[in-house]
Amino acid sequence: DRVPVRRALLSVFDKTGLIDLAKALASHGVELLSTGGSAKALKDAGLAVKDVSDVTGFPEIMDGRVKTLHPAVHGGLLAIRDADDHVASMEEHGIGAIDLLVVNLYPFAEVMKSGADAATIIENIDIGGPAMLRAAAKNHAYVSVLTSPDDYAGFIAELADNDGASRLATRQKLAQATYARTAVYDAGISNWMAEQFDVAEPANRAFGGPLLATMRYGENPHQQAALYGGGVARPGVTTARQLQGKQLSYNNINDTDAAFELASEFDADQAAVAIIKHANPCGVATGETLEDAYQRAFDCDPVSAFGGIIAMNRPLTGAAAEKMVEIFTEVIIAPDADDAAREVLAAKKNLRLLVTGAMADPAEAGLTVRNVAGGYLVQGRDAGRVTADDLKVVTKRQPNAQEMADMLFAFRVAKHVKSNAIIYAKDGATVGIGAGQMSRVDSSRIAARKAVDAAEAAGWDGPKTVGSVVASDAFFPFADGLLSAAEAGATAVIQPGGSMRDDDVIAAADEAGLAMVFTGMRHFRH
Ligand code: 93A
Repeated sequence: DRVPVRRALLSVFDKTGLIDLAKALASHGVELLSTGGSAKALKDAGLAVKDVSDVTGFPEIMDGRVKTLHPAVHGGLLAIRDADDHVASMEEHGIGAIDLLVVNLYPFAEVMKSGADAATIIENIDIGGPAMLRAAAKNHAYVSVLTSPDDYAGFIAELADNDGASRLATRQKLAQATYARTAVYDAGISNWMAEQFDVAEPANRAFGGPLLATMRYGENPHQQAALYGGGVARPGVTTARQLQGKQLSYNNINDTDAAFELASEFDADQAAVAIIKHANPCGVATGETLEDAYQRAFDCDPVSAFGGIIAMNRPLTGAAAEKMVEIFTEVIIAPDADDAAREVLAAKKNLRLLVTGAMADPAEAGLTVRNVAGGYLVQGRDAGRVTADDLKVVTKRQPNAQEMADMLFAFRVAKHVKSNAIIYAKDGATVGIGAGQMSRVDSSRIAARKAVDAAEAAGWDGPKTVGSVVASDAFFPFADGLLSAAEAGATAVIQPGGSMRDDDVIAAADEAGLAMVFTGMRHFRH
């Protein structure tokens, strides 16, 4: 399974490590072929190199758009070395075998993210590179292929250990990694074009992005895990800068994402804080200041907030940080953190602090992907946002202005709570959240119960559900869920409507003296 490496083609955009690799190859007597810029770098280092244009007998044309796309290159990469007809073709056309391909591609993704104009981005779509990579990887029975400077040292060691030959197992691994790279590269181009040309449909979209990190384990210690980029940049956990604390775990990343997406729902004219546990909020609040919003978010469910993840929609201040460090928190994510906040948090070595530079746009189109056995389920991100204009009052009683504001707040939170979601809110803060129950009445009861617990813990006169509003992510199928909300003291209800029994539910609301609005939009989150 060993194949001696006699002839190598080097064509790299990123010249890191190129000279050392070429010197090592030369020391094993490998003949070096190379393209324009790479050849120049090698010659400047005093290495003997043959220009690909001398191999093809054809100059690089069209500003380099066509330089390696030639049978002398692709025949050399693809020929089956022990097939008589392939060997005959090589002889007939003067094609020499290429045993090693070293290519890294035009940096499409980096140029795209740098905000370059479309023409520049398009010019950075590498055509010849992926063509050669795919050819070499297909023919891994004979050819080795290196796609990144990270691969060089291992390959040099391989040659040293095997008298200048490569092993099949190594070539197989390199081939597999190569197709991962070309797939991610093309997915990046397709996703950029989808954004550029306003393609919103999940059909014809490509998935896969660069590997960003590997975690020590997954959801549980016996599971392996890694984090991949999704091609398009969205402020959040994948793009954030971590200022302190150990590496984020799989669960941290999942929860931090949920927290930041929720905090991003709220405009910066008011401070907003979300505390997340197991991807569900245990408290969300708006306020004049971050410390006020945090305190009220915390008060919703102080027991669950322990070990949670905190996200906010404004740069973290020292005063808010002081409050947050009073209990153990896993992660804080914010658009930024001022010097005072950084100093306060620095004392908490285990706390991870992430800054994103910006909030995510809740209305931005995008895709969500989840896996099912044997495949993926893909849909547009839930970018739906109900505003006051969308609401239809269906009860005799009209909601007052405070109820209206709280209902919109609660419904915005409901979008980020696992179904069945029931959210009680008062004065811009959640006061009871019921998540993830199979029955809506159970979620309703749990949310009310949480408010009673919180009141007991804080020594309040009674639960804050009294005089609150209640939001439901989907319609109340029966009046029972609604009546349990009325029992808890809610005075107004926001829900999508659309049940067969809406009339019964409306009648029950009227009977209980509730105000109720229909949104016409639901926010399932399963
Ligand atoms: O413009 S291309 O798509 N056309 C080609 O024929 C071609 N061959 C290699 N780009 C092509 N390449 C790429 O050029 C390689 O993938 C590599 O990124 C780069 C190396 O060019 P140079 O050696 O001139 O710096």
